[in-house]
Amino acid sequence: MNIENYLELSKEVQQAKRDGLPIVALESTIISHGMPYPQNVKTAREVEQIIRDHGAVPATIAILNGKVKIGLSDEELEYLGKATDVYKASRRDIPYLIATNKDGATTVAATMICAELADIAVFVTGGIGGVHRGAEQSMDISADLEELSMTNVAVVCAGAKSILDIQLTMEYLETKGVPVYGFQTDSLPAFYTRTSPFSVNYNIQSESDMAKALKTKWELGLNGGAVIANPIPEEFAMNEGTMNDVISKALQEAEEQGIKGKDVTPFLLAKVKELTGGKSLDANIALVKNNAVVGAKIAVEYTNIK
Ligand code: PSU
Ligand code: MN
Repeated sequence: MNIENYLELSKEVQQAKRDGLPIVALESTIISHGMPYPQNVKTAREVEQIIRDHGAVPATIAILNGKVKIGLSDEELEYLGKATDVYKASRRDIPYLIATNKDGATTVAATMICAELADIAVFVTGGIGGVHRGAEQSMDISADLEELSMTNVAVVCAGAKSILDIQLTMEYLETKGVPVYGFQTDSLPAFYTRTSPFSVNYNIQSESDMAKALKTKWELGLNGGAVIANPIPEEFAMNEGTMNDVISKALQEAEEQGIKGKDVTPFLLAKVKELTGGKSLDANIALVKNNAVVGAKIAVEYTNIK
């Protein structure tokens, strides 16, 4: 069977492909497991519009009705935002879900795989998975990191969340040869905050230089993705001390309740939201939108040199 038989592109994405327009991939776990309804669906739609407003075409990705969907309708976004039985789909889950006609919302890892299948080079999200705190015991390391080491898609995000062990996440990425580019920053952003105690590998000042770095990597046959770390806008950034306290509490509750495996990240995100009285959700929404602006511009520049 031809790989194309597994893919279903939306009309908008098909047209973009015919016209050679820049396309930006978007994940769907952030909709189904990362944010509550209805903010999740509203944000997903707004993010898509921001990408259009900056000259690119959005392609939100999910596994639906036995297909890899590249570009979702409004109804499909609404469904993913509301449904409570949609699987969180990472690399390991894709074949089973397709083969059994079950619906899955794609994580960063799975979205990268699907984007590459559809020949989309730039992907915008909020935060990537990483090495969890205590991973030396739990071995909880997100499949997102392995995917970044082998799949040729650049991921625009707001850095690594401090629910993770940021230092170990950076070490892992270094071992796997994944470049971490800061967009106009020397410090690795930590999702809710603009800075962290860690440095990015390189501070890249413009979208066109970012596009050139990506192009060069792949033309040299250096397979794998890149992390493009874009700090949260100043006005939405949260206090580092407060966030550290909140995250410690959330981690402690996860431990007490025995949360394991794929449930860890969604549990922590929901807990952090609860403990910040919803402020972390506002920050999350703002940073994804900000990433959409930068990602669309990088996709435009990338297409220009293609
Ligand atoms: N970080 C967020 N929001 C999210 C996720 C991460 O701020 O929604 C999701 C992404 O889909 C990411 C996944 O790929 O969680 C990582 O899950 P895990 O740690 O189980 O690999
Ligand atoms: Mn995990």
